Amino acid sequence: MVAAILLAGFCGIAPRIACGEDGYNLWLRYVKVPDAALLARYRSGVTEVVQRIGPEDRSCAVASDELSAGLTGLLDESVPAATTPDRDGAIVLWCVPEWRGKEALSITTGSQGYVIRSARMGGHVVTVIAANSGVGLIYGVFHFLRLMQTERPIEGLDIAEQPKFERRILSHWDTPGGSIERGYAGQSLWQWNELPGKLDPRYRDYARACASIGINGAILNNVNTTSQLLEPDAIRKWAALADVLRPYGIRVYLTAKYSAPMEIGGLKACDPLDPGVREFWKRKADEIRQAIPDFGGFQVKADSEGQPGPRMYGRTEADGANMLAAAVGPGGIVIWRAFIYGRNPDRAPDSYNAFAPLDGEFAGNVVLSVKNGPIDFQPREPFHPLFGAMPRTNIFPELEITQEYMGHDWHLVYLGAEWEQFFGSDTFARGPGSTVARVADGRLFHQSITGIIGVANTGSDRNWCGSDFAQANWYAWGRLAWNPEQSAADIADDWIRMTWSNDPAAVGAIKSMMMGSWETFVRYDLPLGITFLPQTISHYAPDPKSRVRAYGLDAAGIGMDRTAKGDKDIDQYFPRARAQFDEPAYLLWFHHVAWDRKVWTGRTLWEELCAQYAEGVAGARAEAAQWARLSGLIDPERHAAVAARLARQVADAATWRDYCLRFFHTVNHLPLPGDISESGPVGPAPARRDQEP
Ligand code: GCW
Repeated sequence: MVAAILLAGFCGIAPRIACGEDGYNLWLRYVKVPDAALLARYRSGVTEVVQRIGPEDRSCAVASDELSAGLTGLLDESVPAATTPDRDGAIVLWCVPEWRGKEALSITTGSQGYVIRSARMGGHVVTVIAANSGVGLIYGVFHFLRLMQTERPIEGLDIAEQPKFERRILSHWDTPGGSIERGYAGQSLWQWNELPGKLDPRYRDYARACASIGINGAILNNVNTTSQLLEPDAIRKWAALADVLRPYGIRVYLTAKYSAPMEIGGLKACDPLDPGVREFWKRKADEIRQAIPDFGGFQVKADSEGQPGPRMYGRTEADGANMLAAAVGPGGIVIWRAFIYGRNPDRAPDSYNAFAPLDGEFAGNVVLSVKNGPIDFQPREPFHPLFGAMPRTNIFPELEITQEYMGHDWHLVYLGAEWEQFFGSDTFARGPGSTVARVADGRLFHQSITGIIGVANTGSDRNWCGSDFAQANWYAWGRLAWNPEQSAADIADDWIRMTWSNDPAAVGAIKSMMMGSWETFVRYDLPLGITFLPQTISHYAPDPKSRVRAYGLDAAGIGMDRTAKGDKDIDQYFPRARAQFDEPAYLLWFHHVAWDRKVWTGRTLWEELCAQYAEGVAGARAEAAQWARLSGLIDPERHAAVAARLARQVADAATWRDYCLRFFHTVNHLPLPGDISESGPVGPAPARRDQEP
């Protein structure tokens, strides 16, 4: 009670802190600009809105509505509309192909890009936001609002933007029962039983959030799917969702179960070369297109983790994918997942071995979806060797936004830092500078289709992502999908200002927490490139005991020898790329290292491993302490919610360190650090949901 009174009083006296924040508005809070001088400057830079847009295009209407909502919130007054600029400070919203007025404007930013330019019109200083499509205009509006949300100048603008990836697709691992595989933010956003008749208002808010960061596609159902989701009833539900998402520029894709011809088509087989099977898929694609005219295409998880696929008939992955590609036709694509592994405990080489030999055999509208690393979204992996290895194949990188292996929604891990490193890795496919970003976005091989997939972390929780900080990963993924060469720190800067505060002390402290958070997590979860440690099923805590063969532990040392002397997996990379893996970060991924070997710090490997874990735990404690110091600068509701999660993270970090080191000690019998007792447990650690924060 006392705490509640204190908190309430605090909101009242701190003018820069909003109260009643619950995270629902994400980075689109549009709170009044708190600094009076800046507010006055913005008000004189935004005096009226002039629309040069067609009446028909619903995306243009979305752009215009968003501009007005954003300006009203930020300026704390509504901005009048005008038919022509008649004073300084007019904002001219211009959809180029639709405006048939006297002035002409030509912009070269393609069908999805936009320009924001300070200009003179009718003798007045105006800001033009222009695009070749309604969707481009939406992106331009969000960019302009972002400038004000982050307290940046809106004078003298000359911005021209265009996305580097053509398709920026969120993949929802949602099931119609409402659960989300690897989801940590409640239930599915899609209210399956209410669709298509009733449309939850959250669909629109989801679409807005996605559009604000340039996301233009959504795969609505899990990669592990059922054929029933392609039945007419289900298609009607998907179509209703597609109708809500369309004005925001979001195209719908569906995961197809490979055996659907047998399960819902009455056929005896699903052999890709069987004419009946081909006909089934052709008809199914046509049926979906009748309901969803801009249907993006199918995603397929085949021959993986128990899912059926063309291998059942001795056919190749290319046979399977090409058959579906013919069914969807040139207007759609088939996203064929390259996540395939065998029975060997080390899965690292499997996906490359299955797909690299097929380069050039896939149809033009097939894309392979390739996870960032060769195993499975581990906290740290080298980049997947297929990047750069298939110049004649469309490849979409698949990143996991949901924190399956990264502490779920409890641990603060800013994935922008990881993804920046991933995109910057050099494949050397065409000599130095052949970064993953350039391979993937088409600059290197000029693939006909470019895109990127992100496994979504959204759910029915009020704040969408479970934890407030997990929102940053949704945000950063969208921004990097727009341009994979942006700096993760700059993206974090924008996100913090829009989500928390523009106060320089808060921005600086939160940014340093975020930028260090991934390395901190890696240190207490999976240091020095240890390959694979997760607990089975929950994938929350490390389970060193059951994973020994997957990370190479024995009395002599630890790590997997993937060098020329070992199992040679390193040969899957271009020779000049291999030097990158000499970094300490990948030590135990590529080498089996003796416990007493001296490493780069002058310590033995065992001492270094102990030090890494200790640094990880110290890093988690430092994050929690830094957050505690921000209590006066952040709204109390969200501050408390984050603090509770950080407390759990600190406790986990220590437990995970203890379990892992203690277990390694049972094998190598080397002395444990003084603060870890030999007699404690070695795991498994408590799984998720054993204990809610
Ligand atoms: O990481 C693993 C997950 C599975 C997931 C699979 C995949 C949806 O543990 O839950 O299945 O990857 O990517 O297909």
